[in-house]
Amino acid sequence: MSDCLFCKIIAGEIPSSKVYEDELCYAFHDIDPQAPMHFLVIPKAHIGSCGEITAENSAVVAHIFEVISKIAEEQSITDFRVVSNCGEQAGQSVHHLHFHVLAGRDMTWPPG
Ligand code: IU
Repeated sequence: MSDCLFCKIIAGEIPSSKVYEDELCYAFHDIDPQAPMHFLVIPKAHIGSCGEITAENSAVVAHIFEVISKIAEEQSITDFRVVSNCGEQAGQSVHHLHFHVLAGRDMTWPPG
């Protein structure tokens, strides 16, 4: 999508600090980290949110979770949280599916 910020990050039109990339997904450090380790993993194909995952596009979600495990292992992270906000009330501010991966501090529950 031409006006999507994360599509622009994937295209290199907006700078980002890359953590990982393959043909299906891109991972980068969150610009406003909420934990000592905070990166985002996004599909390269535009999906608006968790609410737009269908039988046709869901394979990338399994792939992203494999990638999260791989990055965690490479970075020796054993305890982490994965979050995807869906919709403005849930805190979604960028309308391109993304999974926050947070680690390096004690987490509280429930989230705010
Ligand atoms: P949210 O769940 O949609 O609120 O998460 C969007 C995240 O994208 C948020 O944590 C921002 O700090 C982050 N972000 C970024 O890392 N780089 C950017 O250029 C932009 C947003 I715009």
